[in-house]
Amino acid sequence: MDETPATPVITIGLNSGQATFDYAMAELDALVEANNMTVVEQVQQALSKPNPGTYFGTGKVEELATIVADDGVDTIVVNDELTPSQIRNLEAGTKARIIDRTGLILEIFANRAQSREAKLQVQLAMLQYQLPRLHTSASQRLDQQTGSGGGGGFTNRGAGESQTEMSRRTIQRSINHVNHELKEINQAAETQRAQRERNQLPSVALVGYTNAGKSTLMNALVQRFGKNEDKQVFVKNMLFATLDTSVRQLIFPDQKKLLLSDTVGFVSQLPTNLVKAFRSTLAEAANADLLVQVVDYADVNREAMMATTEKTLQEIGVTDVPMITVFNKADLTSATYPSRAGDQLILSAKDDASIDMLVQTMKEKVFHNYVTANFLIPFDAGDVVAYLNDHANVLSTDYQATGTAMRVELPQADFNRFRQYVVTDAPSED
Ligand SMILES: Nc1nc2c(ncn2[C@@H]2O[C@H](COP(=O)(O)OP(=O)(O)OP(=O)(O)O)[C@@H](O)[C@H]2O)c(=O)[nH]1
Ligand SMILES: [Mg+2]
Repeated sequence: MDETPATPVITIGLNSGQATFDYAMAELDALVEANNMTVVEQVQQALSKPNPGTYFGTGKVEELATIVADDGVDTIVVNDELTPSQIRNLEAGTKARIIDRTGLILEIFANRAQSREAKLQVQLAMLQYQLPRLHTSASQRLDQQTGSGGGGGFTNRGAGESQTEMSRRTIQRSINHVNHELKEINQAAETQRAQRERNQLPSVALVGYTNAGKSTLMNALVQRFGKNEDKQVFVKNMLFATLDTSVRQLIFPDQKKLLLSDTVGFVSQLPTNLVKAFRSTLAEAANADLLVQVVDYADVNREAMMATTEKTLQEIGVTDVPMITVFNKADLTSATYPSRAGDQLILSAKDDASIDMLVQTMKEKVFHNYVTANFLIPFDAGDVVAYLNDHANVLSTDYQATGTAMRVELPQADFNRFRQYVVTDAPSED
């Protein structure tokens, strides 16, 4: 997407003995790359807690200033979220532009957002991030478009970069404006969701850490069980490839149908504002009948990634949706796949047998209110036969003198609807 050469940056992080420090720094590198930047040097300081004024200690800040001058690098990316004054002081002390982890993630999202809703959501998060940081420094500037309701975000490198310092009131007004627009979009989304609920199709949402393979799984499922005209979703080996929710209908050979959604991935320390701003996008997960947590099984940090996913789900209020866990990318490990133990699957999105096992598991979880029954449908009710052929799993059909005898597996609601044609014993639970 970004054709301009990567901006060289220095990454810095405070090691206060947290177990996840190395992982967080490695992830910061990946985030930096995702933002079309490249790490030329990494500086760490072991300190029990950040210096309230400058994040790093004074001596270390001087060291940083020297590195900045020697390397000719003008941007430093910090592993933590900083206070406005820490950003200001570090910029003064190092003569470099300071981007904290939150700012970095916001920039990536701004560059990736495609749909109007995603753009507005990112914009809202950015405005909220900017509000307390007004007047902090010239480099924390807002793109002039920010208030106009459709702009991409605040990274607009090079020519045309706006120097506008928005007043607090202007930002607040923009926040209200964006909120209003989002509300309108959300109402439309709500309507669509309500419509789908009326359709009574169960829904399954793919969730998990960014780059785990959610979109790849979605595509594999859609390719086999989707409608022909369904488009593939975007897949790329980069963080936050997907920001928009896609929903596709899957139809299995036994006529059972479900709705599958793919949405934004998570990352550790995902900014709270961003999570809140994406709440409506993530509502697909909250309203699902089943969550499929996708985990990159080949990643040594998968435990931490799962913990982050579960924490983020809690933040958006998704606490009581049943979940299965898919350890994906097994082809990159020495594990035997596909394999299943209870609600946990080890598989590869690139393998047909894996997709079969996933489908089997999903079906077990969501189609529990199906019944199997025998019907005898009189010839003058041919529309019922047609309906069952289209909507149910017809196990056998026999044309008899008095009508069409069918043995059918169907949703409880349809069974109730056609109960008058049931001929034999009570329905058996599926
Ligand atoms: N080898 C292997 N690679 C996979 C597998 N599944 C996904 N990938 C690769 O992993 C990368 C990320 O896949 P995506 O499907 O975009 O991941 P995602 O979870 O949708 O990521 P975000 O949209 O960023 O949240 C791509 O390069 C995929 O080709 C798998 O089972 N095996
Ligand atoms: Mg994706």
